[in-house]
Amino acid sequence: MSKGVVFSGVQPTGELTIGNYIGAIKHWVDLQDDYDCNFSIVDLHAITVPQIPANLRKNTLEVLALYLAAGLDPEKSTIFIQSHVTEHLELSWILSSMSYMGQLSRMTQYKDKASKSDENLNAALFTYPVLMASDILLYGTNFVPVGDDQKQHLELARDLAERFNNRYSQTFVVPEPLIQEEGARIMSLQDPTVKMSKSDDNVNSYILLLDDRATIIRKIKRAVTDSIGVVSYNDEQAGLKNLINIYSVLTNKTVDEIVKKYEGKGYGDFKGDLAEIVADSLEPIRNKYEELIKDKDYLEKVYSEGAEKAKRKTKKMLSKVQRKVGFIQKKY
Ligand code: ATP
Ligand code: LTN
Repeated sequence: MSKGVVFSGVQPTGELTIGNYIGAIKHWVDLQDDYDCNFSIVDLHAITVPQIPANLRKNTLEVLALYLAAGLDPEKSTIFIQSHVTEHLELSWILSSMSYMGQLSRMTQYKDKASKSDENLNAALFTYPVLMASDILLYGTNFVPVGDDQKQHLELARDLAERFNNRYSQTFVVPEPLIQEEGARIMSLQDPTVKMSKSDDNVNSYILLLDDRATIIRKIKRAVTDSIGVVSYNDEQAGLKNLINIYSVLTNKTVDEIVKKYEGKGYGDFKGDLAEIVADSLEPIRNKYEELIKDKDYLEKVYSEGAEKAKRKTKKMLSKVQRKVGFIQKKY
């Protein structure tokens, strides 16, 4: 029996946070043995908001090194830079001809980013979910491991797959999201009503995978909690709830075990332990990263071989789609 296909990606828009790690990458590492996995650094998506070219280049290599440092293995998975596999764009054009403006204008990520920007909006920010659908559908993907915020985009990918299959004939696999219950949505340390995001202006709102121990301790100490003073898990204590979730995912302890452990203790003890746990979990990743980021030859080898593999995988699907919509097949 052939293995199920997995696809996911992260935008190289900044340094990765523990939200990206817990919500996505940590999960990907566990899927590698059981699925045919494809993990991309989605630079085409990143330019839907303005980027400084030198930073984009730097961030792209950093995300690649972090993928590898976190445990993604190029022998097991196809790891590549999205702009190197132009087939994604070719499919995206075709799918955009079948996407409805109404549905795209209801995407919450679009609405969020559009409302934050005072500049003229670019068209790619609007069509972004169509490119994401192309990423996924091109590989015959069964499962897409992402954080909770991507659910709506995935729904669009499913709609487009079904629409294409109905209009022409069975072509695309209808993909399913793989969203973990805990850790699917790590919240900002400064405002537990919004998700932790690498593009937040407040550096105290997130922990980066590459933050050093002292920074991690400082940020967790400053994390917003409440004046109740009892370690318990509920929506009224949203800041604490978020910290307990992080604790739970990184230690594999249940929420009940954690709450029990801190019975009769204050937030100081809890936060002190959590800071050590986060720092200990990230330390091996940071050490490995420091080694990898210096080895530009190795990184180049990984992304070049990854792109070749990805291109090979997408060829058949793209020409099938082109044939079905009525394009004349290339003879060269
Ligand atoms: P940006 O702030 O630039 O929009 P981001 O930090 O939200 O970026 P993405 O590149 O959009 O990160 O997301 C990469 C992956 O990480 C996605 O699967 C996304 O669902 C997941 N993810 C991002 N932030 C969180 C979070 N706070 N909690 C859980 N998962 C997250
Ligand atoms: N939109 C996603 C990144 C992304 C992605 C994908 C995730 C682009 N293409 C395909 C899963 C599958 C984001 O902003 N996190």
